[in-house]
Amino acid sequence: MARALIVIDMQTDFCPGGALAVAGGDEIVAPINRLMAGFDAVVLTQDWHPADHASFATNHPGATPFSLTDMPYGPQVLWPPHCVIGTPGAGFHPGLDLSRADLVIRKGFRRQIDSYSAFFENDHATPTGLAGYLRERGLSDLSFAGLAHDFCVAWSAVDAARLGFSATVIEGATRAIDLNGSRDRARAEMREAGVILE
Ligand code: VGL
Ligand code: ZN
Repeated sequence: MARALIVIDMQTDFCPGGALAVAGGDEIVAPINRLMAGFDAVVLTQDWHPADHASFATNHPGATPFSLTDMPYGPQVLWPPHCVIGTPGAGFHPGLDLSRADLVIRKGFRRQIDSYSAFFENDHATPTGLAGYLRERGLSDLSFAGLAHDFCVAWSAVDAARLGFSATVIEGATRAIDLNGSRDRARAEMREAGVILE
């Protein structure tokens, strides 16, 4: 059973000083680099939004960042603009070891729909192609690290478990946004889906 480390959104905008900074986000760069050696494959995800993306509060007149809106696919948090295609903030944290990355998978590039999960856009139906890639390579045992614990990491791990992969979240190599209790909620949802929290 081959094992892959899936590193979620370790990008400049999610680290202190970035547009959607997660507290302590930069503290997990070195631990993630060390973890890479223990896996058969490393996959990186990259949040990658056009400037007019529907998940940006600035594209909804009068909306405040971190408020909720209704999208055709369900409720959606409106974020400060972040990880805009081609900007420095969308780049990987400069300390992240890119040499072991077999695949970089971008997500969130369609204007009308956000994509927290590495596997599906937020409609839970449009695939990113990652499941097929992992299956073709026989990578069935997945561990997750990166940002943010309670959004993109949790959604990715839950989808992985539902798709039949073995899914573990290495919590020490994640940091949470923790918006209105989202961290505890994410933990409960992950356990419910069969994700191992390590
Ligand atoms: C993320 C909010 C918006 C994440 C991405 O990586 O967790 N969160 N886009
Ligand atoms: Zn995003």
